Amino acid sequence: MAKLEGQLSHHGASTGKYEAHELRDGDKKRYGGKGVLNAVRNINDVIAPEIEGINVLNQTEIDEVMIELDGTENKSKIGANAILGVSMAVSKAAACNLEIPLFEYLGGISGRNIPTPMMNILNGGKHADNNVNIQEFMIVPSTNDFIKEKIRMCSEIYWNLKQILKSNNYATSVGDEGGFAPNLKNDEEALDLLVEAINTSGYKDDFSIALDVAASEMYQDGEYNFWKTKNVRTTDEMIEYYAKLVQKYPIISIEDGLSEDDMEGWTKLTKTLGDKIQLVGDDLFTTNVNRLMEGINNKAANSILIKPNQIGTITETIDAIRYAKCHGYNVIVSHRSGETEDSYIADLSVGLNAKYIKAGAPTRSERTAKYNRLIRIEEYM
Ligand code: 2PG
Ligand code: MG
Repeated sequence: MAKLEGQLSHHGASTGKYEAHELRDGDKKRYGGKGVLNAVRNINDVIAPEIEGINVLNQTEIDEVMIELDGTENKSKIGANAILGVSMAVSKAAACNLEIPLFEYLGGISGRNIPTPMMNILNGGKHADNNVNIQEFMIVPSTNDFIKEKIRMCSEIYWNLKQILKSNNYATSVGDEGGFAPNLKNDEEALDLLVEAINTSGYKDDFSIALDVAASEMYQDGEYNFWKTKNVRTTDEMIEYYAKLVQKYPIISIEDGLSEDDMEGWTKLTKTLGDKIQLVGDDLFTTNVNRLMEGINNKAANSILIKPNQIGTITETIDAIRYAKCHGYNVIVSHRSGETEDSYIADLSVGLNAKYIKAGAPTRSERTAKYNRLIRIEEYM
């Protein structure tokens, strides 16, 4: 087996506390402590000897060997980044070996839905150095067009938003996921700007809005601190706030509207808004079947965000997707704020028939790689 020499990897700025462990070297002299030499060494010296000789088509067996080898609850011994890298590579090798595209290998003959983008075009929270508290403001096409048309429409809205920001003398620099990151009067102004961009693009009836509040980042002593503008809300006030926003704006989805540790709040939120809009658990579920099970038992949320590196193997990622679908939860496959040009999640989203994909703004190659891959898959189909 060839040895891996090094790898730039991806991770999130707003990481959930129940995510699998990403092994970083902690040597401040290399990449400020974020180096992954130990994870690479674990692949070459710990994982490789154990899986050499297993048929690459046995994804589950290989993933199980790695889970056992690690032996911890959150993959902190070998590192979820090391394990996931191998897990993804195994599935890619299997698809190659069968001479079929990755999405077809992951999904078989039933994997054939191209997801709709939830495209993040205005960034706040931990993803931007501005005064906007909510992390992601996304536009979502509701038409039945081909993916290339949906991406075109999203792009037009994105570039029109830039013009609108300029004409208001707002900054057009971007945040982590390529969305604009202006300082605004308040979070609601971001929604006004999105609506204006949608309307001036001529798509008033064809687009809705999705938010990722990333509220775990705001949760302190049982309350929510919108730290950039210094207003604090209780769980009940958060729910009221969302109910008002949903009334005023064409919002169809709110992700992490409450904290990963506020399950009681999630139950209330779901009771209040769950039959009107999508309520997405990201930090809440961390792509983890056990956490999802707990959520389902508590009637919390109605949708799940899927990020393979939150859990650490492809087998477990697929398990979470299947489990969610069995219980009527919508599935949204997602990138991370820190990304690479790898387009694996595009294939995963099609193969497993996810309803939506989050891959950021239509700019910068680590984001466009995913959209371009979806277009290629559609052409292939
Ligand atoms: C999120 C993600 C991706 P991060 O919160 O949904 O948009 O961000 O990778 O920072 O967790
Ligand atoms: Mg999120």
